Amino acid sequence: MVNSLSIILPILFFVLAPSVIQGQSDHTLQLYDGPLSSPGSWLSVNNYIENLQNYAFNDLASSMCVIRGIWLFYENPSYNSVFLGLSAFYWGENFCDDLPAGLNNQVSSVRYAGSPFGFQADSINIYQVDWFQSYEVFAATDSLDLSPYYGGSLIVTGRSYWTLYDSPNYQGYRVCVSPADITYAYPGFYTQAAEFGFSGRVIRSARRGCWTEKMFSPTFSAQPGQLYRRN
Ligand SMILES: [Ca+2]
Repeated sequence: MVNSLSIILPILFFVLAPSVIQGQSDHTLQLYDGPLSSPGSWLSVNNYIENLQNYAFNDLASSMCVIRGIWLFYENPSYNSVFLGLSAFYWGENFCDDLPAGLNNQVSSVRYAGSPFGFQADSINIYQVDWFQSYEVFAATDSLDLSPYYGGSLIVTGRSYWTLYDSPNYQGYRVCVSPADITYAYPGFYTQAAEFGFSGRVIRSARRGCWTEKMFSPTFSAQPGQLYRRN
């Protein structure tokens, strides 16, 4: 019993770490009821919020400030895992913006990407569905055996290359992915599996470093202080 627990617990922690961290993360977002010209009531967010209804802020936000970090916005609760919908992302420090039509008064869940301890630290976030929707797995260290449910989109943070494999134990088909700028730690946003050569595949293991010549970089470099959303 002790042996099996000692194996299970680190795996659970590895998968759940970003969502269960208590208190302050390195990521801070403020949501405002009104536009920036007349913001009204507001909500400060440091962590994942699966349903803004729990904070009486569902479908209310019309503008926001990213104080710091990498933030993901979803039209539906649970990060669009039950019903797919509009999603968007924004990263940087001290940027404020009105939400565009489509997201204005529509945001129902928010979460950050990257390490809870530093938004420009090395990590990968792997999402089940394109545009960072639905369930995710977070890794900051080499990961031998990931669940076979992930590979729809990807965010690479920090200054490291990562190699992704379609089989456990660093076997099988593999690609190398990079952040958008490895010198300045601009995060790399891969909105669809095709952008990192994984269409029709799942990611079963990942490790730091570039262990193949098949390399992918983000198709666009997402600038800080700009909202990107699915057209
Ligand atoms: Ca909504």
